[in-house]
Amino acid sequence: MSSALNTSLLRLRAHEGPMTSELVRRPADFGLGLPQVPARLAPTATTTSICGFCSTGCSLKIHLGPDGQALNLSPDDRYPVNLGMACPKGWESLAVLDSPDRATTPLLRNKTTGRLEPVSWPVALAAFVQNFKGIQSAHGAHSLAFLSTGQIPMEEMALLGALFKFGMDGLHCDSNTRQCMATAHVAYKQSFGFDAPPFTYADFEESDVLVFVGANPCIAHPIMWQRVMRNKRNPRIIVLDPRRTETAQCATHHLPLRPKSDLVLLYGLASRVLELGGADPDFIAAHTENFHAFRAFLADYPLSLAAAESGLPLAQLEEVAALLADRTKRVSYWWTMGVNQGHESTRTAQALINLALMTGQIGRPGTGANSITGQCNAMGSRLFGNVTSLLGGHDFSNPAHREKVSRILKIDTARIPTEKSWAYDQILDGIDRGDIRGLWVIATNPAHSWANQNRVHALRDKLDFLVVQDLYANTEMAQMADLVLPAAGTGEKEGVLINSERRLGVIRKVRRAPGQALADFAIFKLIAEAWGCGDLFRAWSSPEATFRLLRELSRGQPCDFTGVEGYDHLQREGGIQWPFPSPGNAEPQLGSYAPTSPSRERRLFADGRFFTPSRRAVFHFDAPRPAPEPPCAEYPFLLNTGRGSSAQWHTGSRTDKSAILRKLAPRAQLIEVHPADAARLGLSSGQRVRIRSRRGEAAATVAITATVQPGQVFMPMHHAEMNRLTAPVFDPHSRQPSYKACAVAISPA
Ligand SMILES: Nc1nc2c(c(=O)[nH]1)N[C@H]1C(S)=C(S)[C@@H](COP(=O)(O)OP(=O)(O)OC[C@H]3O[C@@H](n4cnc5c(=O)[nH]c(N)nc54)[C@H](O)[C@@H]3O)O[C@H]1N2
Ligand SMILES: Nc1nc2c(c(=O)[nH]1)N[C@H]1C(S)=C(S)[C@@H](COP(=O)(O)OP(=O)(O)OC[C@H]3O[C@@H](n4cnc5c(=O)[nH]c(N)nc54)[C@H](O)[C@@H]3O)O[C@H]1N2
Ligand code: SF4
Ligand SMILES: [Mo]
Repeated sequence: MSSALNTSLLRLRAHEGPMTSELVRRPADFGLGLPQVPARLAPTATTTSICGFCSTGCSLKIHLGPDGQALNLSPDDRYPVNLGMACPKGWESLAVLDSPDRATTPLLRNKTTGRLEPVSWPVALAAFVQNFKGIQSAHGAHSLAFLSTGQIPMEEMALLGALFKFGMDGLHCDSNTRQCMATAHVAYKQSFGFDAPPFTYADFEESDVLVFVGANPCIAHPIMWQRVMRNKRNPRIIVLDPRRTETAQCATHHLPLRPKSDLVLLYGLASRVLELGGADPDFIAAHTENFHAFRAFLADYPLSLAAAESGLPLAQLEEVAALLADRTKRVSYWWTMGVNQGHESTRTAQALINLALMTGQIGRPGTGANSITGQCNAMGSRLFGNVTSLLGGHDFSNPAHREKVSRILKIDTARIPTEKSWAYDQILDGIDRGDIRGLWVIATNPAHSWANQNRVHALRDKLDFLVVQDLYANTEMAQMADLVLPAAGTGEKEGVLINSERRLGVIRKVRRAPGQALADFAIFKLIAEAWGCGDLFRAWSSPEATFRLLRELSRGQPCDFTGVEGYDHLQREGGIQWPFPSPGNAEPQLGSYAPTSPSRERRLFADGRFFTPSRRAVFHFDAPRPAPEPPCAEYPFLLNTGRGSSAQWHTGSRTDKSAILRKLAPRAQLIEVHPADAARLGLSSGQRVRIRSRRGEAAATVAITATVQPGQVFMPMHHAEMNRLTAPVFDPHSRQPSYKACAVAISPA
């Protein structure tokens, strides 16, 4: 171990020690220091920090004790996002960090006993380097891969991506945003020229007609839903969802369409909107491309076909088409996983974008084709993950982009790969073939969340070395690891998250991570030293120093935030939405989006200029294809999966740690069954059943409810078993899994 590494470790440990007033005053090494608060704290000192669960990006006031550690929290009433509100996860976001399940020391699997055993950081780092370098020398540089996350700050994401690709010569990497936002990313990039969700949350309040497609914000984005509830325009709320969800129950129009019939339905609505004269010819002529081809294509999709394919009454579709065609109204389109997770998801997202474009419903208050993001920093990972695009939304294959990144980061262009990484499913195939031998998993739990789960477990044996970096030592993935690296969570470190409406917000360190757990940022820095490439990252000396590098990388991009001074500026302003270029420094491609002050709510495309080379938005479309796994005699039910309650977060590794959140949600894996099907199968509520698909089996407790349609069942995604059933079906453009439509059979357990 190099002496530089030993020194770094000593410095790190010093800052993880007791919170003395001396430490409070000292600036941080690697950003692990304490929040910038005065040494002598009044007992009621308060700072703010962004919630680390969902992409709403609520701000929380954290009340600190005299030692600078968080005592408790309350929602921030001055933040333009949540306006004094928080959902149960936000309220409990400190509590979930206090758990005996936290990983408090590195764990290494003992080859003799087969058990994970505590080791020191130097031993863990040596094991990481020896094993991964050993794999690379035996099987080539590209035999390593990582799978990361949308749940760590962008400085950490960028450091990870840069370390892996520029320092460790790695190529193949992906993240859980593939399961989540890949579709929206590709759809926007193709249609608008950049991955740029155009809206601001004020649009929830300023819209006359809100169309939610495959989105259940009452459960998944409760504070966004509160913003809808503040809408004083007596809005029509149209929900397209096969289930009668909590959101559908609050809507003025619920369209319980046949699952995965969205594309034909949206084409039918577009076709009828044209007939009704709802198109905006001036906007189309001035700001779009390819409309004539789209119009010709729509001739084959009359509303009657949409009604037949979606199973919805024609009269109801007529009513909705009339609302969408009314250009005196402000219409906004919102979509989430019911769209992004599908076999033709990119074109479905673009069918919504096309509707907004052809009616000119974009760039004005209360309008837009708006993808609601999932995780707290999925938007950051789309820009700075260094996974599908080069840092800052750049292109790996563009020589000018490579040169820019190399100049700003002082990294030889030869170190920046030109080849594209494999996507998530291709990485798993690579493991299966023996091409990928070492895997590093950071802040995600694929042994629960990836589709066709049995295969993920089987692939474990094909890996020579598996490293898992998580807050908790007991996740499904951590238990499979050869090496567990204990990480600090949101609240225990600093950095920037970007929310759904492009708002950069800062998280603050308000408590010390337990035991020897370190911020992911610090772990990556230590790995860089141990690997021998620490010199490449000298300028990345702290999260905020890294933020300044990323800010420079954003210069001239649609996401330009060169006007942001630093963390304090973000905190002072209540977050800042990109773009926010430095004054007088707006590049021409930013058009009218170069604000001179960070006004609290900003939307894109007010001037109708998009980010494509022609500055026009492009209509994309394809003929709908049947969903690949329809119900059949052997597997007669269609299984839908998704969020079960506002108190549960994904695989439960965080939310299950709070006694309050545990009380707020069912503890068992439920399966929701329609009363008619339950009667036919002789099932009663509370009964245990066995569910089978072509890939695996799961057990669940029956909940009889008419919120699902006959022939369809719904399982919340918060228990590991349900993904044994789901199918490896992917959208061809985004390679995002279609988690919400596979065929299953049900029988009493
Ligand atoms: N409480 C809580 N909140 C969360 C999360 C969480 O785990 N728990 N996760 C966060 C993340 S990462 C994400 S991505 C978001 C997800 O947020 P949402 O996408 O809103 O949540 P889901 O329940 O996955 O799916 C939304 C709806 O899609 C519907 N659907 C299924 N198939 C179809 C279809 O073919 N067509 C249409 N139109 N609809 C369909 C489902 O019935 C479901 O009601 O939530 C975020 N917020
Ligand atoms: N069937 C089905 N499956 C789905 C979905 C569905 O709708 N249906 N939805 C998909 C979607 S949209 C998503 S986003 C995925 C989510 O899937 P996952 O990412 O696998 O789920 P999480 O439980 O959020 O896992 C995140 C892990 O990161 C850890 N963690 C949290 N913060 C930090 C940190 O700061 N540092 C480190 N190192 N670790 C941290 C947590 O402890 C947790 O173990 O699931 C997908 N899977
Ligand atoms: S809505 Fe999302 S960001 Fe807001 S408190 Fe709840 S989980 Fe946190
Ligand atoms: Mo997600």
